[in-house]
Parts: sequence; C-alpha cells; structure tokens
Amino acid sequence: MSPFSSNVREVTEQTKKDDEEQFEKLVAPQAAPRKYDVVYRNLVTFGYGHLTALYGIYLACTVATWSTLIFHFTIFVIASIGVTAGAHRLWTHRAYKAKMPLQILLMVMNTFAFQNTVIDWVRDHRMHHRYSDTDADPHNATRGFFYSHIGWLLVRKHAEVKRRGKTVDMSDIYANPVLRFQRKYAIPFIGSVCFLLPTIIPMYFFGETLATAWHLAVLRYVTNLHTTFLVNSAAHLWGNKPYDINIKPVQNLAVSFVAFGEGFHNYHHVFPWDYKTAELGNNALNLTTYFIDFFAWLGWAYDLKMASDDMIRSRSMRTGDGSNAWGF
Ligand code: ST9
Ligand code: ZN
Ligand code: ZN
Repeated sequence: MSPFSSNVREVTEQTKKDDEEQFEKLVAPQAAPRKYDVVYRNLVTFGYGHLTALYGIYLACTVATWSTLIFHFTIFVIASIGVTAGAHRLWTHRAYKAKMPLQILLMVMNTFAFQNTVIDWVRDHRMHHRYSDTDADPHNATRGFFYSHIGWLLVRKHAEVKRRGKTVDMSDIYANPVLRFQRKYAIPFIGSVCFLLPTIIPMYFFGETLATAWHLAVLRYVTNLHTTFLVNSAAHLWGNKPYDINIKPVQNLAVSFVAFGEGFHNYHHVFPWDYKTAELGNNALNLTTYFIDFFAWLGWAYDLKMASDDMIRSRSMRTGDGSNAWGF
C-alpha cells in the first residue's frame, strides 16, 4: 500500500447487490443475431474526425512547434485521468469518495475528453458491468473487436440495453450537482473546453496557424477516444485471466500503459469497487492510482476501497487461470 493511501478501507465480502447483479448477467442473451441500424450522422462525424486526426499526425511531424506538442500531451494526460479517476473509478464505481473541489476538478478534466456527458458515460458503464458481454452490455465484446471498440457508437443500441437499462440505479449520479452542471451546459461547455480552448491557445501562445491548431486539437481528442476504446475491445479479448477464467475481460499490460492503469481488466471486472482497478495498484502502468493517492494525502479523496489480500488469493485459486497479477 502506498504511503499516500490514507483512508483506505479493505473490503472483505461481496455485497448482496453484487450477487444479484451476477445472477442477472446470466439471463441476458449473449449475442443473439441482430440487424444493425446504422446512424449515418455518427459515421460522418467519426469519419471526419479520423481524417482530420490523420492530417494532424502529418502536421505534428512537420510544422507543429514543440510547445504545441507538449501542450497537447498534457491535455491528453489530463483528459485521460478525468475519465479514469473521475467517470470510471469515482462516479461509476464509487470506489472512493471525493470532496467538492476534487469533483469539480475531475469534471473539468473529464470535459477535455468529451466522451458524452459523465451522466451518460456512467449509465453505459454500469450496464457494461452488470451485463458484461451480453446484449444488454452497450459494447458487447462477443460481437468482436470492431463492434466493442467503436462500432457500437455507429449503430442504435440493442433493445436489451434500453429495456434492462431502466432498472440501473442512477440516483447518486442524477443528484450530483457537478454532473448536472456538465449536462445542463453540455454543448457550450464541452465545446469550449474540449475543442475551442485547445485550438485557440496554440494559436495565441505558440504561433500556430488555425489549420495546424485545429488538426492537432482533433488528433489529441481522437487519440484519447481510442485509448479508452481499447479497454472495451483489446482488454476484453487478448490477455490472461488470473482472477476469473469464466469471463471475457483480461489483463492487458499495453492497454494499462495507454489507459493509465485500466488494462488490468480481469481484476477490475471481479472487484469493480477497488479504487486501484488492479491487484498491484501503484506502478508506472497505473498512474491513476498515484493521482487518487495524492488527493487522499491532501484530504480531498477519502474512503478508498480495496480488496483484501485474502479475498484476492482465494478468488484467484477458485476461478483464476493460474497466471499472476501481471498476467504472465
Ligand atoms: C463517446 C463514447 O463519447 C464514450 C465511450 C465510453 C467508453 C467507456 C469505456 C469504458 C472503459 C472502462 C475503463 C475506463 C478507461 C479509460 C481510459 C482512459 C485513458 N441505460 O444513446 P441513445 C435509453 S464517443 C439505460 O441515444 P440510440 C435511454 O432511454 C464521442 N437506458 O441510444 C435513452 O434516452 P435518454 C462523442 C439507456 O438512439 C435512449 O435509450 N459521442 C442506455 O440507440 C436513447 O439513448 C458521440 O459521438 C443505458 N445504458 O443511439 C455520441 N442507453 O438518454 C455517440 C440508452 O434520453 N453516441 N438508453 O435517457 C450516440 O450517438 C448514440 O448513443 C448511439 C446510440 C448512436 C450510439
Ligand atoms: Zn470491461
Ligand atoms: Zn469499470
């Protein structure tokens, strides 16, 4: 455990609610034949985004200044942690608690990532855990890499997502004033934070042209999207299963590296309420944990939940594939 981890609480037994969710997972159909209802507007916007990002790579390698590149790398890190520490570990899984200043900071950091509003993100992600890799999971990985990576955002959701989604408890999220603010002012706020500022700042401070500034801003955004998407695709397909061999999510170190610690995904699906999302939380592949530990040290994060060693060991012995925490 890190010296910064004050206020850590070891969880020693699954709640009754988890058991009920486990049961429901079994009854949603896994990948029943379906007809895809393509959303052409999304096909056009994602197509434009990717072409813009490709040209952004060319500009990054030829004309962009180092200041602009460092600036965008910094935003990439900020946005990533806004997703991992904010939307994911804090708001979806309630793996720790955060005081108001940290919640506001995380909401702004998350806004740089523009992955819908946090409210919508949490609703989809709670469905993903409750009905993992069934038709009620928005990005059901039994439908393959492309569907779970990005395809699910190009078609209407499966009826099972909408039907079973009505029962998912979102009361904590709907009551959260910070998240309500983000949703209420979504268009001007997300537009300004995610696109406008990252375009204007390199123009005024680093002397970039509008074309270079815009293409690099979109490149940074698209890169953030793909590192997140890899958790839904690669970390459900390629890797080991030290904790539960019966589920699709795996340990994938490459994904952990690009997604700030979110690739230890076999562990995460077994212990979703663990704030580290991994057995070995403090390491170079899990920078999000250092971020949360730092704020725990400051007193802004508290009640960090963590699975006990005994609990992890007995679960590994019961259902794991015999590989270790790193997935070897
Ligand atoms: C983007 C994607 O933002 C975000 C990706 C998140 C990925 C999560 C990854 C998790 C990884 C975990 C670890 C973290 C790792 C982080 C690493 C970081 C380095 N429950 O959605 P609609 C109902 S892309 C309950 O329109 P359609 C509900 O009644 C970027 N109910 O469905 C809803 O109405 P309302 C920008 C649900 O029409 C109604 O259905 N974003 C649920 O089938 C309609 O919902 C975009 O481009 C649910 N889960 O359309 C937007 N879902 O909302 C992309 C739906 O009023 N999305 N209902 O209550 C869309 O355009 C559409 O959602 C669609 C489906 C076309 C995909
Ligand atoms: Zn998953
Ligand atoms: Zn999760």
